[in-house]
Amino acid sequence: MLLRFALVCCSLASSACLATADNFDRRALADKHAPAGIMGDHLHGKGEWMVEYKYMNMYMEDNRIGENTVSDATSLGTAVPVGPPGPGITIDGVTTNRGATPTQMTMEMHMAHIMYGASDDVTLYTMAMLPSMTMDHTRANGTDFTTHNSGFGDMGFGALLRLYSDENEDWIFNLGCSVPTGDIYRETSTPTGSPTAFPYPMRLGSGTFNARPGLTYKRYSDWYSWGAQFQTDLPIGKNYRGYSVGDEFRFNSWTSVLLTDNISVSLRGEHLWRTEYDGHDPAANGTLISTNVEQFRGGYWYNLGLGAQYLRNGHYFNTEIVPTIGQDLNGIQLETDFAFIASWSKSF
Ligand SMILES: [Cu+2]
Repeated sequence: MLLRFALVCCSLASSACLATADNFDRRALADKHAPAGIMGDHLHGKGEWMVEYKYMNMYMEDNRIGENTVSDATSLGTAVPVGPPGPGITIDGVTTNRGATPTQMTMEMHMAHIMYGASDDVTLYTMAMLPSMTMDHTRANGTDFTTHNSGFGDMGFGALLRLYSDENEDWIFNLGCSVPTGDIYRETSTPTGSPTAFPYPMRLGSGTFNARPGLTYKRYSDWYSWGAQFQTDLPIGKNYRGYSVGDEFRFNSWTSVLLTDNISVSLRGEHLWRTEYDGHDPAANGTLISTNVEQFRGGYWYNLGLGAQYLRNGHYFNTEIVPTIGQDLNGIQLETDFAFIASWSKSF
């Protein structure tokens, strides 16, 4: 950074230095990408490729009704083992958890992301996902069980379009979508002894084509940058099982501060809204467990992202810890505690 100050001062003092100062690319320092939890925030020059591997793990524990955490006994409607079926819990006229209640879940995701600068104003990208979900439960009869599902998720595609840029700022439109490559119907015999479909949050994809338009604004100052992004994920129609996942809307804003040209730290705030599912998969028995209830998928989450970025010899490392500090959940759902995100990327 000191070198840059020197170049700027130098260029002011002497026009001989101007060429060097003009060659300096502010968008090539440690804060060149938004924090790890953000996608679609930057463009690549014509002919430039970027490959990225991103890992994410999200941890959920305990059930929540609205903004209040509830005990497993409340979730099951009984403190003493009975049944199944147990009494369950009735919220908004829907009785659920008569068979079991989820108690905790981890959602792990491996992502391979490729970007290509088709022109200086259009960057194409594709993203492959490998989700891996593990959920622990307690039955109404007091016993526990764990289910697990993993595999190929929905593929993302899109084009990032430069709407406007000047020396310090970028406006980027994300013309994105996803295709239903993730398997949405798989069975497990763990909970009942006979094959039963995985409940909604344990499924690998949405089963629908989704539109994912988004808009990003980014601004660079000398030693920091900031940005804001509105990003959506909108299923189109219903999948072959007769339902569609909720609409998702995310509003993010962040600031990244350069400690040196190669190291930055970031702070991010994320508002996340999800609507309930539409339709119904006949294999999803909502009376047995809340993860099968379409109305109990929506809500609002507020996440904080504490990140660090490191750039070395063209290798870019981007990490973030994302605690959920506020959530208001429809019906009864597992509450999110935090997520961890780490990525490596390289442009060439
Ligand atoms: Cu990129």
